[in-house]
Formats: sequence, structure tokens, C-alpha cells
Amino acid sequence: MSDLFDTSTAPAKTEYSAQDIEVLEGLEPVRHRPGMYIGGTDIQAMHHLVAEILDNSMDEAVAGFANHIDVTMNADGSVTVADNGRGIPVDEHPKYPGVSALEVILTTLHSGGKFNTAVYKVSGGLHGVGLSVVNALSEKLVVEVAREKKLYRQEYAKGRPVTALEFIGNCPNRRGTSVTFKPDAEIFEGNNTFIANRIYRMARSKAFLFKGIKINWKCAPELIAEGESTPLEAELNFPNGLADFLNMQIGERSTINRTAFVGESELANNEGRVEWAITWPLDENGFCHSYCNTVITPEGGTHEMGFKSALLHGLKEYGEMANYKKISAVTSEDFISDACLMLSVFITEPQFQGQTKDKLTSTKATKLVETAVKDSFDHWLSSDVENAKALIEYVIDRADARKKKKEEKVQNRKTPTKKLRLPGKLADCSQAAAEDTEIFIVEGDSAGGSAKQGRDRVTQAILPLRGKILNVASASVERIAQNQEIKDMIEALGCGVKDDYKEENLRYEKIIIMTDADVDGAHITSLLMTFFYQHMPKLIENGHLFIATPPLYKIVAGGKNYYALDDEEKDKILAKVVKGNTKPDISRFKGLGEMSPTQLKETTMDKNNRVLLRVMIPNTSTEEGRAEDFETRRQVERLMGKDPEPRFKFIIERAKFVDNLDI
Ligand code: 28F
Repeated sequence: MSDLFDTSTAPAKTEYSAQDIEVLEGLEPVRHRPGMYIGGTDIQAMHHLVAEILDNSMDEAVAGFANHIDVTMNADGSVTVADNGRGIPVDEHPKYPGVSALEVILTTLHSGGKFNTAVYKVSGGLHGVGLSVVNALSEKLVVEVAREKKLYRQEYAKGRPVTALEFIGNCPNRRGTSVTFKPDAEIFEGNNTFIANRIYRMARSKAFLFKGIKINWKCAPELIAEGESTPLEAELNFPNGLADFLNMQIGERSTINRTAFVGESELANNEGRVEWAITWPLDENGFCHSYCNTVITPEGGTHEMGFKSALLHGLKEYGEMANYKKISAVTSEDFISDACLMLSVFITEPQFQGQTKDKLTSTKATKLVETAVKDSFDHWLSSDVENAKALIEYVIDRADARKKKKEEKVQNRKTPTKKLRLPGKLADCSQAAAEDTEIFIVEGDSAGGSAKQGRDRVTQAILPLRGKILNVASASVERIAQNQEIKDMIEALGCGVKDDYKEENLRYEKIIIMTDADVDGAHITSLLMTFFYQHMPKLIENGHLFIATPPLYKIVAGGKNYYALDDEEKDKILAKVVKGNTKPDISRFKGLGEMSPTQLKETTMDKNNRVLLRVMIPNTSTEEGRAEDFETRRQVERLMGKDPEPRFKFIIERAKFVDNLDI
């Protein structure tokens, strides 16, 4: 395995004892089931590999042994992370004569000596497995260790060593661990290209989270796309930590409070540290990011509970003292849920929930954090009366609004439910609850007939429409109100229109427009989309509107049936299935009505086989989204109004309006 131990270059043992290494298991399971270890095999999971390595370096920094990390994106697509910590031990592993501890750490799962607090005082806890998992999923990995003024190097491929651990030479001025790796394209769905900006932001967050670290960022110029703002080089070091991060996020936005509540505090009994920064934006576009040992906890957990509890109790006590009667009704939701909050704790032996480790569960964290933050918050409140007053009035307003909303809801429930009037043409599904149900809005009575026979009666409803529906963009309000097809649709959906739209009354989960695969069908689809866009925009915003994609061709070759959505797909199928001089039989569907119920079911309606397009509109809760929404509305009016000219173009380009999505 290694020729190193035959020489006298092996370093003497240090405080680390190789006996700390515990359960050992090979890496086959990681390559076999990557998703189990990194949560998937997509591009996000691939970026997670960098996080794993970076977390190792951060662990070494948080434990007090490193203060510098290099993150480099190399021109060949690999990434290098290097720290100036102690360097992974390279001495012989007691259980594996002739194998270095380094190799054991890189080639076995759960070589988790790092969990022994004797070795590591503070650790993310879940990243002991990191190095070997990254190694297993990399087409190439090079590790360099500078330890006791000696430099060592070893190369791996797909988790296996391809060189011995080599002694490179003396390095009087270097220490630490460096890992260069390139993900294995075989694992990551054929795409192993990192996105520079994602890695840059990852490195930058770490620098925000740990003031004691300097991260040097470097990226090969060819990896940064034109117009991308990612810097080629940067020295990331934020002496004000979370406060710097909060300032960056808030930018020019106004806040309820005059100054942010920012601070840090030791936890009792030497249990660790907590840092925080919170402010209340006027626009109520908040976020809540919490971390444990610089690793994000997206589901929050005990540290978040402690922090929120300290703030809520502090505010209530202050409010009661200042004679705000209504303060007693205020909940943590009123106070914190739309604030911008950064919370970071450093504790020994943290415990996380389940496989994904998204939530901190260490019970002691709640009390420790609460106690550490409470005094600070009381002091912050009483140090600026105006500030405290603004905040208290804000939360009382929110509590009032919440109460009113709840009362309205109760009121609505009390009004006797009118007996539902459903259109006669509707073939409803038998299931009452909306969950998992769908309504197909179908062009023409004959297609409607096939659809009724081909459907799943429990969850699929059919509403046939006769001919073209009214163009709502150009019709008067009266005409819209009188149009039978539109009335039928509104009745069938049950959710109401415009301001009366109530999501909870929507009778189906998916609304699917199903028309012929021709120009007329496209026209009807766009008329329907316009109707929904103008009368039930929320229905689209909430992702309920879909377009079915019926095939245009049927191909029979070699005794098998194939269906093609369009000419391009037909040609592809023909190229693939036609062998020798057997002649395929190609027929073109003139419309949905020509398909048998079975064909319609198999190609267009069956939940397991079909392709649906989801209709999307911009999210209007952001400035960008609102601008885009405004533009879309203008376009719809222009295209669907009286002038038919631009309309045809719109129909042809309708793919731009929808986002292709397999469901
Ligand atoms: C680029 C990624 O992985 N840095 C690391 C260390 C330092 C030690 C260590 C790591 C020992 C017993 C496993 C050194 N000396 N950067 C990194 N730096 N791992 S990973 O130890 C591994 C454990 O079981 C280290 C003394 N103690 C610990």
C-alpha cells in the first residue's frame, strides 16, 4: 500500500492517537447509493461535495488550529481547498499495518475519530464522513498534507489510491491539508461542471460566520461566464461577522428599528458561543438563517428556539413595563417570522435530527442560548426608547391583524355552505377532497367523450367546452358574465374569480387544459390561459394550471405502437425503430376526438406516462417579479386584445409562456 513506512520519514506520533478511529467500512455503498450520502446526484448535490471539504477545514479553524483557507477553482474543472491546520495524520494506522491514517480516513466510511471531543473540541459533527464520501464520488482526488515540516502527497481515483503516500520534501513554512478533486461525471448525471458563483458564495458565508478566518478565493478566468459578477480573486475576511452579512442583505431597505440587534456571547459552563444579528425590514421580506459550527441548519432547532424565546420574553417584559396592554397577545410568529435573522452557535458535540441533519436537537442549546442572549436584548431595548417603541407598535399591529384574519375565517365557516351547483356537462371525479385530483378542460364534445371513458374516475374530472371560448381580453364584462363556457368553468372550479378567489375552495389540485395538437388547439389554449391569467392569477401563481401534450402521430413498427408529439419526435422515433426494409405505419391524429379512450389515456392522461407543461407567472413578491408581471400583463393585453395580428405570433411562441416540466 505505502512505501512510506519503510523509510525513516514517518513522523512521530503527536497528541492524536490513531486508536481514535472507530467503525470502518469500504466506500462501495457510497458509489452505489450516492444519494444516501449527499442527498442526490444533481448539480446541487455535487456542490455539496465542496461544502463537505470546506467544512473540514472550517472544523480545523473553529477548533483553533487554522486561520487561513484557500478555495481555488482550477481551469481543469477541479476545486482545491487548503487549510493551514495541523494536517491529517499520516502515521501508520494500528488496525491496518502498512496503511496510513490518512488513507484510512479517505477510504473508509465513518472513520469518525473527529467525533471524539478529546481530539476536536468543536466540530460540525456530521462531516467526519466528508472526506471519504467526496473521494468516493470523485474521478480524481489529490491530497497534500504538510505536517511537522514535511510534505506528503497521495492521489486517488473513484475512492481508490492510485499512488502510494509519497514524501515530497521538507516544507519549513507550510502546514495543513490540501484537497484537490474533480467530481465523477458518471455519478453526477454526466455533468461535473461547478458553478463559480455558488462556490464563491459558499466560501463567503463561511467567512461571515467565523471572524477568525481569512479565506482566499481564486477562480480561473475561463470559468466565469460573461456578465457574471463573481470576482476572480478575493480575500474574504469579515471582522464584523454576521453584522456585515446582515448589512449586505438589507442594503438600502428601510427597517422598523433604528439599529439592528447584533451581538455575541459566551455560553455558560464553557459550552461554546453564540452570535446573532437581527433586524426588522419595513417590507416584511424576512429570512431566518441559523447555523451550528458554521454548518447551516435549514430546519432550525433548539438554538433557534432559545433565541426566539429570549427575544419574545424580553419584548413582553419591556412592553408590560411600558404599559402596552396588548403586548400579551403577541406571539413569536408576530415578532420574528418576517425579520431578517442570522444566528450562529458554536457548541461541542452537537446533535442533529435524522439522516439529513437539517435541525439541531441538542436540548441544552435552548437554555444556553436563551440565557446568553436575554440580558443583551433587554439592554438593547432599554438603550433606545424610540427604537423599542417602534418595534412594540409593529408587533402589536401584526398581532391585531392576525387575530382579525382568524375571526374572518371562523365567520366564513359559520355561513352555511351553499349547496354546490355544478355544470351539467361536468363529469366530476368521485373523490371529494381536492388533493391529488385533476380537471381536464377539453376541447369539443367528442374528445370530451373519449376523455370521460379514459379517465380515472376517482381523481380525474372532465369538463368539455364547445368550440372556442370567448376572448376575455377583448370582451366586455357583461359578455364575460353571460358566456356559458366561462360560467361552467367558474362553477366547476368553485374558487371564485378576481378578488373573491379563494384557494381553499378550489375543487381540484391540477387544472389541465387539453386541446388538439394543432393551431386551433393552440388558440383555444391561449384563450383559456388568458382567462385564467386575468380572472384567477393566483391559480396560476400557485402552480395549479397545466397544459396536456397529446401526440400528433402514431407509428406502428415491428408490432409495437409509438406516439410522437411533433414531427421532430416522429423522425427521431423512425430513425430508432425502423430496421431493414420493414415499413412503419404512420398515422396523424386530426384531433383528440380521433383517439380511442385507451390511446388518450395512455398518451395524455395517465399520471405515470404523460408530460404536462406547468403554466408559470412571475412571483410578485419581489421587485423583479413585479416588473416582469407588469410586462406580462401589458403583453397579454396587446396580444389578446382586438388586434389579431400579433396574436398568431403569441400562439406560436406559447412555449415561452410555459416552462417545460415533466410531471
Ligand atoms: C481541505 C480539507 O480536511 N482538514 C483537516 C485535520 C486535522 C486533523 C484531523 C483533519 C484524527 C483521528 C481522524 C491533526 N492532528 N481540510 C481538511 N485537518 N483531520 S481534516 O484528524 C483526523 C482525525 O481520527 C488532526 C491531530 N488531530 C487531528
